[in-house]
Amino acid sequence: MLLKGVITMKKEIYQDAKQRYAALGVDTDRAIESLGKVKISMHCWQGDDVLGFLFAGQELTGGIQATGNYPGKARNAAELRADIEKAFSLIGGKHKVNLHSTYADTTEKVDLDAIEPRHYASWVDWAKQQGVGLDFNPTCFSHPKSESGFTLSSADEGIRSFWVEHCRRCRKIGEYFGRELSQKCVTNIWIPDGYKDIPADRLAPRKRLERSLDEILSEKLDESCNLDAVESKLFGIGSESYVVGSNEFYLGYAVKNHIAIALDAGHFHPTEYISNKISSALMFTDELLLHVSRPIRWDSDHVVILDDELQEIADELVRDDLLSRTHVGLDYFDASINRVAAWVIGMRSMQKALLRSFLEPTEMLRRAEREGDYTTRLAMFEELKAMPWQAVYDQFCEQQSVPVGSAWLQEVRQYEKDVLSKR
Ligand code: RNT
Ligand code: ZN
Repeated sequence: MLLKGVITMKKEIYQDAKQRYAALGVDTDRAIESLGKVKISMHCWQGDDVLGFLFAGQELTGGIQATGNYPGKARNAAELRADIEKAFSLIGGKHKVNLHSTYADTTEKVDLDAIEPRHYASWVDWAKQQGVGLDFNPTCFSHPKSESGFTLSSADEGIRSFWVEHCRRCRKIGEYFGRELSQKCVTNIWIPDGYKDIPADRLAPRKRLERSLDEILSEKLDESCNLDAVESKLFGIGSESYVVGSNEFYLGYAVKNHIAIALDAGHFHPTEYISNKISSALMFTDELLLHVSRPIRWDSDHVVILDDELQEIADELVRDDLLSRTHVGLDYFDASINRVAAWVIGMRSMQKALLRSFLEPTEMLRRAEREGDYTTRLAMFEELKAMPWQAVYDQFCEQQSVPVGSAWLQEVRQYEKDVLSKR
């Protein structure tokens, strides 16, 4: 009796929300359907603090840092996959998993300039079985050959060609993922190259980077299987004064060479937002990769939450149907909290932001804007924040058979007790 009462109440709450949105001309059922179609690329590296499995004992370098020592990180591919499965069971929809090359699942001793699709075959089998896609990344850091702080832009020909070979192979692995899984893999190149202090030559490393990228991309691959992306950055730890792969460099390179630029939310000045760059970038490139992250004071890679910038990003993507040309990936690594929870919080927050965008009466707002009625525009933006979108998200979760509200946390706690705490 009680259960029946709760179910009826839930239905009423959704029906009430549906009516309130309908009064604004918004169809909540359609918004739920649209959200169900959005694939978010969940980054595998939150599961083990970006360490990977190829080089045991290797620390994280490249000017990025995961702080904290919460127990239970994944130590091998089987554990990482189990953790990802747990996270996905708490997130509605079918998504993608974003792998770094160092997450190869092999007993062979293989260096980064020798990796092949077969070293990732178990990931493909697993992805097929889970019904998820895969994205890929060369790993130009945490390796003896990146210790000088330079990889693709290195003046040392041996170092430079090592990383060129690595990236070449990564694209082929990306193509293999795309072909096997019948959905395009985004292969994203990010390098840490840069100087701690003021350089005397900013141009030469950029010319070398251009040459390396040209060499890497010279092989034509099946475009329906692999999309190349290049990720820009402003600074890193130890590269505060100069980063070779700046935003201007890569945007120019991407436009000229018809590949995608990757915009990471933490790779700009603290008051510079990627939400404001999406519409411009997509005017001159066909596709875009986002690394949704949360920088606090610097590129700190905090877990993504439903903050103003996340909402702006989602709004930009939904309003002009840019989602169809944008690959949304998450990128953060917080080792101070339960890592499965970190995934679930970030993924569900991204979904909530997208849902709120799907629930926006955009045409009404744009009409007000066109007519110069900025009062209505601002008033409605504020009113929309307090609309019952949460009831619609609950309905989405219900339909997707994943926990509603904070119920997912109990499941993560249980998993922590049963699995993570025993590692
Ligand atoms: C680093 C970049 C890059 C990495 C991952 C691990 O600043 O954001 O995307 O976070 O490749
Ligand atoms: Zn990134």
